[in-house]
Amino acid sequence: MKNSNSSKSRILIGATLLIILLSISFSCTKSSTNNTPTGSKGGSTPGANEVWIQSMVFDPLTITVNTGTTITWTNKDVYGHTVTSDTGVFDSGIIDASGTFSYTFNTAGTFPYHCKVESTMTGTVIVKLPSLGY
Ligand SMILES: [Cu+2]
Repeated sequence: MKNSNSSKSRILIGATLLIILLSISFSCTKSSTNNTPTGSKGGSTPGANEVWIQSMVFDPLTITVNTGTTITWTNKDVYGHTVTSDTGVFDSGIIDASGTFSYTFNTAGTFPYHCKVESTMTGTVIVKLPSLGY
C-alpha cells in the first residue's frame, strides 16, 4: 500500500518534471523564432547587401560588396526616390514608397550615385574583387 503510493508520487514528480522540461523547450523554440530579423524581412536596420532610403538619406551611405553581389534598395519613405548612377551605370527610375530596386555589380570599382528627385541625396557603392583568402 505504502509502496504503491510512493511509486505513484514518483510518477507524478516525473510527469511534472517532464511538463516543466517541455515548457522550457517550448519557450526556447518560441524565442528562437522571435529572433530580431534584419533588413526588409522586418527588422529596423538594413540587412546585408541592402540599402534603405529613409528620411531622404541612403542608409548605409557607402556600401562595400564583392563583385557579383546584388544590392537591393528599399524606399522606406512615403514619397518617390531614384537610385541613379553618377556615371550612367544604373538608374532605377522613380522607386515608389515601399518599392525596391536591385542591381548586380559584376565589375569592381567605385560607383557614386544620387537621387534625381533630391540631388542632395547621394551614396556610394564600392565593389571589390573577392578576396582569395591566402
Ligand atoms: Cu530622393
